[in-house]
Amino acid sequence: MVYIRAKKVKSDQYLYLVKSVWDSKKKTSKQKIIKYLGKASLVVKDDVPIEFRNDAKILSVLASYNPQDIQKREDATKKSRHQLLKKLTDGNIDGSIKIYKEYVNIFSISDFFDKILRPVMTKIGSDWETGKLSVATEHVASNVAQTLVKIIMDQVSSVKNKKKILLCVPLGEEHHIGCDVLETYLTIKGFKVFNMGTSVPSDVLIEFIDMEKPDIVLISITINDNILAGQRLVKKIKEQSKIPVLVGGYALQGDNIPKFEGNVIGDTRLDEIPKILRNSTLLN
Ligand code: B12
Repeated sequence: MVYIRAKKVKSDQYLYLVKSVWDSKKKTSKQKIIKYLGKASLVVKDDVPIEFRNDAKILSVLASYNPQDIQKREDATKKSRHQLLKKLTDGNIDGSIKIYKEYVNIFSISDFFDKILRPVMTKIGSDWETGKLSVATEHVASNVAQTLVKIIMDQVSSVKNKKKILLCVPLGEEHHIGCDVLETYLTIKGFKVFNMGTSVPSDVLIEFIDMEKPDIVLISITINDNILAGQRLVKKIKEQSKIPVLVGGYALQGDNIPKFEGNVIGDTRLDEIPKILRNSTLLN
């Protein structure tokens, strides 16, 4: 059975989607977390995995945490997605910034990236794939999205008192908006981030690791064809140092996850990543 469990931390409540599993040895049932849903007051229907999204019991529990607001917030999220899609494809950076600012007045920056920018980019990708959007428009939209993330990054500040993180992609991978979003969010969360960008040969990366001694390496892979290059990169890093390596990105969010010498992190909310990083030395 699947249900929602709330956990209270200080004055806030946090929701988890859990299921009961029978422990035949102990002859008792225990709870297994399916997904962390977020702060109770901010959870919306879309946070629930699609297969449980229309479960009446789950929806009524969600609504009970947020009776008046839930519909309003869902509508605001949908509206922001729709507007951002339009501004990005129109090449309108000022309009995109305005949507970002309005959204983060009500919601968090991590929600902007998880619930607005990422789904909008996915829609742009599928509209391009099905021919609804021209290659040129997709490029315009990607460039505006890139600039938007850069502007957000330039506005953030924080006390850097946590681990040093190296963000990189395998050679041949040209997608870097994911890394830029991670850089922005982890910087806000107090990590010192080195975002290497694209086209950096593995020898240069290894030299950099040796010099700067980051605590963790995060490798982002978007294109399936780059998985092999990613596996080679992890292997090379692992041959040279004991540093924990986490691998993630769009190419690793499907069902058949290839094997890596590092830890693969599947589709994850941004606000889960700092927790993973805190525990990452235990993983490797
Ligand atoms: C923008 C874009 C481009 C831009 C890239 C611009 C840039 N500077 O990055 C351009 C136009 C250059 C481009 C080129 C290509 N693209 Co493209 N692109 C996209 C698009 C529309 C959006 C990607 C994006 O920015 N997403 C938003 C970011 C924020 O999300 P994200 O990357 O997933 O990152 C988040 C998480 O995954 C996670 N994460 C990421 N990395 C990691 C790592 C770790 C360790 C962890 C824990 C988490 C994590 O955190 C991030 C923040 O939340 C996608 C569509 C899609 N569905 O994603 C297609 C898409 C990825 N592209 C695709 C293709 C085919 C191409 C091209 C081959 C097209 C061509 N024929 O030339 C080239 C290949 C270039 C190359 N060699 O890499 C396909 C890939 C298919 C596949 N699975 O292999 C997609 C899926 C489009 C589609 N529907 O077919 N693309």
